[in-house]
Amino acid sequence: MDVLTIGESMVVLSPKNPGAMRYSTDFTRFFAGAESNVAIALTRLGHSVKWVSQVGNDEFGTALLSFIRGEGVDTSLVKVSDSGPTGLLFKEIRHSNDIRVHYYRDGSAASHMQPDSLKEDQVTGLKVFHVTGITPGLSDSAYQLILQVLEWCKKHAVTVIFDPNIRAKFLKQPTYLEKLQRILHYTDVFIPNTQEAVQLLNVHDMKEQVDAAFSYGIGTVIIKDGQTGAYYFTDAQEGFVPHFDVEIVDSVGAGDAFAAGIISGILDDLSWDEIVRRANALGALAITAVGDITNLPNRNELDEFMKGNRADNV
Ligand code: KDG
Repeated sequence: MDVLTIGESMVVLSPKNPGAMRYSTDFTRFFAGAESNVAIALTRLGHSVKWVSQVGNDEFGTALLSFIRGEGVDTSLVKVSDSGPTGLLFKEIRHSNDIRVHYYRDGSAASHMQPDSLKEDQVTGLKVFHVTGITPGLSDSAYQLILQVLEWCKKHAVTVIFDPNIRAKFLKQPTYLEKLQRILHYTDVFIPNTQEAVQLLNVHDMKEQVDAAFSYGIGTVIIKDGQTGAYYFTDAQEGFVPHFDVEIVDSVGAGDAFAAGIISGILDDLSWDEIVRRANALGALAITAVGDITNLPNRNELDEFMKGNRADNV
């Protein structure tokens, strides 16, 4: 197995027509979840990925699990649990620049994940552990599970990629940012956006942010600026890779696609410039359709897009 990721996935209901959702009577169903989005993106590119989670013992849980399994992700450790329902979110698209997400996930099955949801031997032999700031926000037990896995990753030299994915709702928890800062101690590759870099590193200047990140022992910092591209920094090199210009249909999911590009590039042993370029390409493709994973490419589609050819002409 190349990659492990742990997180909650949810059923998404999105009104068929844009505008205030109070008037919506017709919805389309999608599935979402930052970590399963990354898993699906990587699977489409031919990598092997295990997604660990809990879904409710309900119709939505059954649908979600068969969907993610159908995408080729290893779901063998996902538990169907009576501890709570499958999480739900509504994606209200007022217009393409005003997308509002409404969560119904408190007490969900995934929030009841426990530190013993995984065993140490399920981490040995992995190449990458992808962690977001969402799972630690679900509950204390989910956070303890993440800390346990991070300890095992350190012990077994598994590369840890940390995408903070900060959700405004979790910032209401008084110790939320401290929890994420603790994860920085275990991180090899840190991929915040510009705002998250400030929130977690407490300085505004990018060079100071990079120094602060290095002082946690982080090897590579990649800072996403959705408007322009992404900056990368290691102790030996740094650079900027401009974004791909596409028409934005639904920007949700761009960060997950970007994370998948970083992981895929690392697994393929590319240079940092090529890794970030792949990540930018995946992020761009993700926002060209409604739904987090709808337009994620396979290898051929990705290559053609990066060469400047339209994916639908491949
Ligand atoms: O990153 C896209 C996610 O926002 C979406 O899929 C839902 O995981 C999700 C979350 O917690 O917001």
